[in-house]
Amino acid sequence: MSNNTSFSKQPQLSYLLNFIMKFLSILALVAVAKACLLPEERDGGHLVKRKSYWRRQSNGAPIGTGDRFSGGTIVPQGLGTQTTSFSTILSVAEVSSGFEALASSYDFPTFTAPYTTFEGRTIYGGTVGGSAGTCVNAYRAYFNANIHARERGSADGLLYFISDLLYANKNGVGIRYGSKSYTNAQVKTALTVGIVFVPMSNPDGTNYDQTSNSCWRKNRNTKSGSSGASVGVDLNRNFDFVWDFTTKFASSVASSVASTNPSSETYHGTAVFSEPETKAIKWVLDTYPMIRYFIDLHSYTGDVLYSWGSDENQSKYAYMNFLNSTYNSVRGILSDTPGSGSGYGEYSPTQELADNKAVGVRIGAAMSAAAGRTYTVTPAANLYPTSGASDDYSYSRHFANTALNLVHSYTIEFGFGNSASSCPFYPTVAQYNTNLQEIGAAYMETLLAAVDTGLGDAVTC
Ligand SMILES: *[C@@H]1O[C@H](CO)[C@@H](O)[C@H](O)[C@H]1NC(C)=O
Ligand SMILES: CC(=O)N[C@H]1CO[C@H](CO)[C@@H](O)[C@@H]1O
Ligand SMILES: [Zn+2]
Repeated sequence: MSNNTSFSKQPQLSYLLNFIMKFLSILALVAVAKACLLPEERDGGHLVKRKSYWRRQSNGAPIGTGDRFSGGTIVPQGLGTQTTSFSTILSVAEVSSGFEALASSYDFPTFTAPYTTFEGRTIYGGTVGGSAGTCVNAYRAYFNANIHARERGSADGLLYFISDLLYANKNGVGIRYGSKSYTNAQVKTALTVGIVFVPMSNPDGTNYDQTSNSCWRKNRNTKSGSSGASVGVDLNRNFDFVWDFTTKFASSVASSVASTNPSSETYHGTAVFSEPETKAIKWVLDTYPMIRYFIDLHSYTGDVLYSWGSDENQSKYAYMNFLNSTYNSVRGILSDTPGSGSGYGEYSPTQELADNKAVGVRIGAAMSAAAGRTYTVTPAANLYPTSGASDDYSYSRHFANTALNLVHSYTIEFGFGNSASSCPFYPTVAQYNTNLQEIGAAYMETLLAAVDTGLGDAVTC
C-alpha cells in the first residue's frame, strides 16, 4: 500500500474504508460468478469448479464484427482443411451468412422450421450427404447446435465441420483435426450418411449473450418474466420427456432436475414444447422420421453423454420406465437398486444400451485423440438427473410411440471451460480453436460409426 498523506493522517478510517470497498466488490463479483455457475447446471457438468473473482475477468475470444462471409458470398472453410486458426467467434449474423454461402456454393437443400422465435428470428437448417436428396424416408444423422446461448463456439463447430466435409469432398483431400486425421476416402464414406444440421437453434438467446456478455443460457421469451433473470426458458428442459418433474420425480431430487421458477437458469417453461425453438427441433425429428442419430452440442466439461438422463439405466424390467406413473415418487434417485424395494432405473433394451454406449465411446476417443484432452463417456444421469432434455426426448420417442424410429441420442459437452473468464463458457482464442478441432472429430467419428452400423446409403425411398 502506498504511503500517502491521507493514510498517515487517518490511518484507521482509510483502512476501514478500503476494507469495506473491497468487501463490497467481492460480494458483487461473487454474485456475478454464481449467476453463471449453477449447482443444478448439467452442462456445468461434473459440478463446475466454483470460483469467485477479485476483479473483472475477460470475456474470452471476441465476437466477430461485420460479416466475414460477406452476405453469403464467401464460403466458410473449417480448421480441418487448412492450417490457419480463427481469432474471433461467429456472430449470429455470421452463422447465418456462412450457412447461406455454403448452401449456395455446394447447392444443398435447406429448410426453415415453421416457427418464429420471440424476437422474430427463424431456425434454419440443411441436408447434405446421402443419396436420398430431399427424400425424407432415408436414415439420417441430425446435428443440432447452440441450444444454450452462452456456449460459445457451438454453432461455429457445426458450421465449420460441414464446411470441411464439403470442401474435402469437392477438392479430393482429407481432413485433419489436431492429431486426428481422416483420408479423403473416409470423407466420402462419411458423406454416404444423410446429415440434417441446424447450427443455430437459439438465435435470440445467443444474440443477447453476444451483445451483453451476460453468460446467458436461456432463450428470450418474456411471457413468464420480463426483466433480468426472469426472462427466458431453458430450452433443454422444455422437451416432452418427464417434463412435469414436480410429479414425475422423487421430491428429494426434483429441485435439481429443472425449475418452475422463471428466474432460474433451468426454468422449464409453461408447458411441454411451449417454445418455438424446441418446437423446431421436434419438427425436424418429425420431418425426417428416419433420423437414427441425434447429437446436441453443448459446452463444457469434456463429456460425451448418452441416455438416460432421468435415472440410472437398467435392462431387466421393461415396465420400469418413464411412462409408468407407479415410479413417479422414486424416479431420479441414483443410489437405489432397480428391482430392489422401490428402486427405479430407466429401461433400455440390452442391445440398444450397448449400441448407445459404443458410438459414444467412439466419439469420445476421437475427441480425446484430436487435442490430447481426455473426454469422459458416461450415461447422462451420472452427472445428475434431468427432465425435459433434448437427448432423452429424441431417444424416448420410440418407447412413447412404437411407430417411431429408434434414435441414438447424445449430448456432447465440448471443451473444459475458461477459468480466467467471469463466464467459463467463453473460450479463449486458443481454447476456441482447440474446441473446434475436437467438435470436428466428434462429428466425423459419428458419421463413420453410423456407416459401420448400416446407415451409409440406407435409402428406402
Ligand atoms: C408399472 O409398474 C408396476 C409396478 O412394477 C407394474 O405392476 C405395472 O404393470 C407397470 N405398468 C405398466 C403399464 O407397465
Ligand atoms: C451401458 C451402460 O451404460 N451400462 C451401465 C448401466 O448402469 C449400470 C449401473 O449404474 C452401470 O454399471 C453400467 O455401466
Ligand atoms: Zn448446454
